Amino acid sequence: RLLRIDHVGIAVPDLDEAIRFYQENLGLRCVHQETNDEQGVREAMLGVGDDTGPRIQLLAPARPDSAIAKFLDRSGPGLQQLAYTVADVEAAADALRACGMRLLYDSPKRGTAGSRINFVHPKDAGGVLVELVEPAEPVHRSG
Ligand code: V0V
Repeated sequence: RLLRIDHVGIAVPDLDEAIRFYQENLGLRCVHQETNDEQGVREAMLGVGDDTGPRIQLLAPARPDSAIAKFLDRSGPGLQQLAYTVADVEAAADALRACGMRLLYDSPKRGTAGSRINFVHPKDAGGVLVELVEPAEPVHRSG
């Protein structure tokens, strides 16, 4: 039910500065940027190489009471989440609930580029905040 790694999310204090760092020093390319008010983040998606594989998502706080602001306060900048692509976020969430994991939302929320997302609590996944992403475009299972 987890099809591939969708992206790895990194908390950063300043989005523009981080994009510059990744572009100039690591040669990644910014392929998408948006503000998600519900999540309280400004985010950028960066493609690696030919951009056919998993992306890097830079996450900066849009509000002081947001999840990313809290993460930066507690842990500082760094890896915040690991996101998997799924074909059906509700089915994937149900399957993980059936294994005893706590999902953060009863029903999916809106994620980047019109995707539908949910999260497993990091305490139920070995200390990793696991995100499930159902992209807006239907997923090709073999691709
Ligand atoms: C907290 N903890 C983490 C963690 N955040 N562990 C690993 N990775 C993280 N990112 C640990 C923390 O050190 C504490 O451990 C414990 O969890 C605290 O749990 P809590 O009190 O229940 O929760 P909070 O208030 O620390 O919040 C953590 C959660 C929160 C995961 C519940 O960050 C959240 O709701 N995240 C989901 C939404 C989100 O992350 N949005 C931003 C990305 P000790 O000290 O007790 O051992 S938005 C996004 O990804 C989008 C739009 C997209 O991909 O499209």
